[in-house]
Amino acid sequence: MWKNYDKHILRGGIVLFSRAIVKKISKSYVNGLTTSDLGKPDYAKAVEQHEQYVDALKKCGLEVIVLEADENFPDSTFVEDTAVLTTNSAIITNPGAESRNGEVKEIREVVKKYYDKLEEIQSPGFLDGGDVLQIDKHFYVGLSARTNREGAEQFAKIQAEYGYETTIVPLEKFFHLKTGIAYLGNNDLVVAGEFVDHPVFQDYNKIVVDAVEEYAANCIRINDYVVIPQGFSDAKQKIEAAGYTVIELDMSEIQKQDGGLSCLSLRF
Ligand code: CIR
Repeated sequence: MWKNYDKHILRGGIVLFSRAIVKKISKSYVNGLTTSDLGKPDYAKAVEQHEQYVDALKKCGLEVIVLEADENFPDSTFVEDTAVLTTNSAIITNPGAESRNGEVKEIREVVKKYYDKLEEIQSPGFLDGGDVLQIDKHFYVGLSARTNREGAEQFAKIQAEYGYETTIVPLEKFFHLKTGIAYLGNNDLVVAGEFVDHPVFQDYNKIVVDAVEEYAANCIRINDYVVIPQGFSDAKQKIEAAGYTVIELDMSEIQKQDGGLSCLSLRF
C-alpha cells in the first residue's frame, strides 16, 4: 500500500501527485527504437529538453527523483513504460519491446522505496505503461504492439483486487493508448484520431485535437497545470478554453523517438 497515502487524494477524478521518477537521456538514445520519420534526435538538444521537462515537473509541485542515464538501454528515459504507479498499487510491467525488458530492474529497486508491495506483469503477458490510462477508479488498457491481452488481463486482475475496474481497448493505429488520449480531470478527456468517436469514451467531455496536431493529445495533467507540447496552438487554445493552466514544452527531440510528455515520467 502507498506510503503517505493521505497526501495523495483523488480530486476531480485525478490523483494529486507529489513525486515523479525520471531518467536522464543516454548518448545511445539517438539509436533507440522509433517508427517516426522525423530524423535522428540531436542528443544535446534532447538533454536540454529533458532538463526543461524536469523543471516543469518541479513547477507543478513535484519532488523529482532523477535517475542517471544508462547507455545499455537507449529507450530507458521513457520510464512510464516500466511501471504503473497508483494510489493502491505499484505494478512493474513487462515491457513489450525486447530491448527494453531489462529497464525494469532499476525501476523495481527505486519504486520499492515508496511502495510496501510490488506487483509484476509476468510473461507471456507483456504491457507498457504508455498503454494505461487512469480515470478515477477506472483503468483503460490499450492492446498494442507493446501490450498483449494476457498482460492487460493480468493488470485488470490486480486492479480488481483493489476494487478498480479495467476496460481493455484494442488499438487500431496509435502506438500506445496514451499517444492519442489524456485525462484532465472533471470528466474532460483530450482525444485524437481513433478515440474521437470511440464508444468506450463516449460519456466524457471531449476536447478534440485535430489530426494535424495529433501529437498534442499526449499531454499531462499534473496538479494545477496541464503540460502540453509546444507548437500546437489549436490544442492549446482548446485546453485553455476548458479552464486549464497550460505549460508548454519543446518536445521535438523526444517526438523523434516516438516519445511524448507522459512517457518521460512516473508520477505518483
Ligand atoms: C519505444 O519505442 O519504446 C520508445 N522509443 C518510445 C516509448 C514511448 N513511450 C510511451 O509512449 N509511453
